[in-house]
Amino acid sequence: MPKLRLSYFDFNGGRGEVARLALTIGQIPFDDDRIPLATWRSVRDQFPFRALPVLQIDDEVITQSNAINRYVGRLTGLYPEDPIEALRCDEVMDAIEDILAQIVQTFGIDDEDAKRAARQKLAEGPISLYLTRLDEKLEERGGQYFADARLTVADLKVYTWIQHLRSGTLDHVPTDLADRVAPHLVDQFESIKSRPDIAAYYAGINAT
Ligand SMILES: N[C@@H](CCC(=O)N[C@@H](CS)C(=O)NCC(=O)O)C(=O)O
Repeated sequence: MPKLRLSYFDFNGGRGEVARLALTIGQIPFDDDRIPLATWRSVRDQFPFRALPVLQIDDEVITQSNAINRYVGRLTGLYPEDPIEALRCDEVMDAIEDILAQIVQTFGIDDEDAKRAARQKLAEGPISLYLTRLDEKLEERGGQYFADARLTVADLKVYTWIQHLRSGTLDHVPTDLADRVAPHLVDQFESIKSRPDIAAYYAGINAT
């Protein structure tokens, strides 16, 4: 097994969280390099695209969250081998990237009224659309998993998005939006959250 070092921010969630969770579930040791937001500016030039997550595999440095998720998914048995199931898994992860890109655009809005208006428009439009469509997709696929009838990195990626939406850290987006429009995603979120390995992981992280 190669030596793995995963660099991402020191909060729970975001693009690096899927790989952290997958490696934890797969019980694969890795160096969990958590970078405080406050120090990011001073260290970002050390990373190829001045962005995280970054996975170092022995001496090789790899970027791009979904590429990392697929690799880690293969190491941990959380990525389908069947091409169609892998496609279903990728589709969901890329859909989350699309909606994250729209949400991230509002991070740079300094004026509070403008930010409120942009976030409300997003919540009523694209965020509700992505929640609804993903909810329907999960229901079509049996309600528990997005691909391969078992837990994959796609489920973990949706989990981290629902975690973000319900956390209250995304100002002006109602924290109950997912509960109102995406009940299957919320049920799946609760079921992943209550897994003993995930619960133990967060208990450990939150205690440090
Ligand atoms: N396409 C990249 C996007 C990476 C990205 O934008 N990461 C954000 C955090 S989720 C970042 O590092 N932002 C820091 C900055 O823009 O200074 C991926 O999927 O990994």
